[in-house]
Formats: sequence, structure tokens, C-alpha cells
Amino acid sequence: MAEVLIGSEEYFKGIGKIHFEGKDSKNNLAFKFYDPSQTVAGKSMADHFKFAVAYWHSFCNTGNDPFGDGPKQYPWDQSSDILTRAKNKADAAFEFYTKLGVNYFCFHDVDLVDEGDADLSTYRKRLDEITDYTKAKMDASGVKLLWGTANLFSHPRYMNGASTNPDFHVVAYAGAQVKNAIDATIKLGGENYVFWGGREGYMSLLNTDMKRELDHMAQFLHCAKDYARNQGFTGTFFIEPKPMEPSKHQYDFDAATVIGFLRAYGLDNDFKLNLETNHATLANHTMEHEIQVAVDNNMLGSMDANRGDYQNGWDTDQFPVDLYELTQTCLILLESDGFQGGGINFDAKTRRNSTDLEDLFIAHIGGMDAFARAMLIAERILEESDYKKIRKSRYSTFDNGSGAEFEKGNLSLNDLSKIAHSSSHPSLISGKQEMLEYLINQYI
Ligand code: XLS
Ligand code: NI
Ligand code: NI
Repeated sequence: MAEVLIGSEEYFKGIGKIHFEGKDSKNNLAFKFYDPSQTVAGKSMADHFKFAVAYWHSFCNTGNDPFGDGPKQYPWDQSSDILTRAKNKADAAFEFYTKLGVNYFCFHDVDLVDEGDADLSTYRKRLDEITDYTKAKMDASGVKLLWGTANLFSHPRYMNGASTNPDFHVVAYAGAQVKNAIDATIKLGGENYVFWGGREGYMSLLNTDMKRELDHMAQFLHCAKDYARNQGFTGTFFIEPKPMEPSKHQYDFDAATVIGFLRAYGLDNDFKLNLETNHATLANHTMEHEIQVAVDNNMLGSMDANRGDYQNGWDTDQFPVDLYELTQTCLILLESDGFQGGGINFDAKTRRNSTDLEDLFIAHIGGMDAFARAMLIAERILEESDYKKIRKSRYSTFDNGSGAEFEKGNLSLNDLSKIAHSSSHPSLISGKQEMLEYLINQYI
């Protein structure tokens, strides 16, 4: 990775390259635990995590909420000329990635350059120009694209959905937008392509033919996949589950729902999951649950790292800080093969009143340090404790004898009944949950 890349103006003045200073450092602008070259469980931290910065939250979102406009006035966002503004934004973004030492970013089409009231061909010209500009910055810095996507939810035309819109004209428009976004992703060497089903869902069944909408969504995904493959895209497509918000019922509810959908429509060879922590919370799951479901189905593609707020039901997209939860996520990552193609994208935003530019650095540094620390803790738990042994031994009655025959499918219901009749009452075996919960704390 090249040294810091500053454009025609330096935006994060007074902040230089962020270095690893070790756990005793008191410098907010230094890593205490994330040392990209340090090996954990046989792989460098940089390779384990593949951290990415989200263009939308970090460089576009000014902190608006339902009660008012955003208070953040980014210096790169001030020009009245759309392309100048987009280029300034790209300058700021690449200055940020290279100072932070993050090797990847992710974008929606309209993050790179505003759509405004442009028609399709005007927008395509803008996108071509800004992707030329972005590509030069990627070449100069070595920063790569983890994934691209299309924003099919902000514009009013998508108020009834995109690929699931009851009006075919909107479906076609979404197709044009996805084609552009796939072209941009391929041009920038994107390693993956994401579909988050923004408004793919419904508010009321009274006006919705759910079956037809799901058929349309699958057909649309087939079209997108076939197009990208024909253009030579070899990366993985990800679906990002979310149960609600903006729609009341989102079709991509959670990992299990999406896996079922992909299999039902023959998309499971090309698509995997991009799991987001806050979306897991909204689905009343833990992130560990979602990741384990994906791992067990060979579907863990990537992760959108953030956290929700347990006292409300919104996608608050806060930066991850909770070591206890992250340790459990890292345990699963280390016990499996990790991400297939993806990495850890900080789909997280600083709070509305975090108005200093340095807050963006501190938020990412804190998130990266939290993951690094959690990974180191998880490695020790797996190596030094009885954690794995305890879980495995709970299932030891299936390791041989009748239990093993049952797993192989060699026992009928009659066989089970005979075995039960000839045995004494099953004993009560403790699940040891408190002991395991306490064990994690002993390693933090
Ligand atoms: C919104 C989603 C979105 C996707 C990309 O809740 O997390 O940011 O990651 O469209
Ligand atoms: Ni996301
Ligand atoms: Ni989200």
C-alpha cells in the first residue's frame, strides 16, 4: 500500500498516517491492537479482516435524521458543480483510506457522483468520468474495491420497490442502474457485488402480490448475474439480509430466509451473504447466530460491521465497540474458513453531533482495534481453554454406538423406540452456559 495520497487540497489537516503504537499508547489517532502484519491463527490481521470504508456513511452522510438536516458540513462537499464535488469527495476518501491504512472501500453508484435530476445517459456520463478519476487514485494508492452496489431505494421512483416494483417500468429502470453499477464495479476491479434489497418488501399485503414480487426479484438477480458473468466478472454476488426498515416486511429477512430464497430460485452457486450486525439485531438474532447460519451453509461472503442500539428498533449503524460480542463473532470466524471473497466493511456512521473531522478517524480506529483485540482473545480461547472440548463433548453420545448409527441414517423410529425402552431414564446433563459465558470474560 502506497503512502498517503493527498489530492489538490488536504482535507484532514494535522492528521498523518495512523500507526500501530501498542496497547499502552494514549494516542487517539493510533492503533493499540490492530497491527496489520501481526499473525493471528496463521494469517495476518490485514488478511483476516480486509477492512473496508463505506463511502456513503463516511463521505456523503451529513447526519440528517427525521427531525432535521445534517449538521456536518464537509469541506469536500461545498462546490456547486456536481463533478467537481464528486472529485473533491474522492480526494478526501483516498486521503482518508491511505492515512488510515485501510486497503478497501465500498460504494453505491450515487455515492461516487450525485444523480440529482440527471436522466440515465447524463448520469452514465458522470459515472464514467468519476470512475476514471477513481481508478487513477486506486492505481496510485493500491486501495481496492471490496464491493460495489446500486442505490435502488433513495430516489422516489423506488417508493414501491425496485426489482419488486409492481410497475415494470421501474423494474427496467432499476435494471439500467444495476447495469451501470456492475460496469463501474468491473472497471474498478471490484472483488464482489452487493444487493441490499432496500425497498424490496412491502408495507401491506392488501396491495401486494408477494409471490409475484419474489419471482420478479429472482428473475432480476438472474439477469444481473448473467450480465456480469458475460462481462467477465468472476467475483461473488452478495445479498445483504435485513428484516425491516425501510419496508415493514423486507423479503431478505435474515440469513436463513435468504439462503432458502437463493436455493429455491437456483441462485445459490453465484450468491453468498453479506451480513450486517445491526440487521441481525433488528431480526431479533445475534450476529453470531447469523454468521453461524451462513457458515453452516457455506454462504459466509462478507460482513457489514456496526452495532445497533438495544433500547430502540432502528438501524443506528454505530461503530462496533463491544468486545464480548465481537469475540463471539471472531470465534466463529476462526473456527470456519472466514469470509469467502469479502471482508469487514464498516457500514457505520459517526453520530449526528460528532462534527469534528477527526471523529471519522477515531471511529474507524476504534472499530479496527475492537476487532483486532477480539480476534486475539478468540485465538487464545481456542488455543488455551476447553471451549471447543466442552461443546464437542455435549454430543459425544453420537460419536459411536447407536448415536453414530442414527447420524448415518441407519436407525428407524422403531429402532429409536426399542433403544429407549431398553435404557434407563436419560440423565439430566448441564449445558454449562454460565461457565462458558464466564470463560469468555476470563480471556478478555
Ligand atoms: C442499509 C444497508 C446498506 C447496504 C448497502 O441498511 O446496510 O447500507 O449495506 O446498500
Ligand atoms: Ni449494510
Ligand atoms: Ni444497515
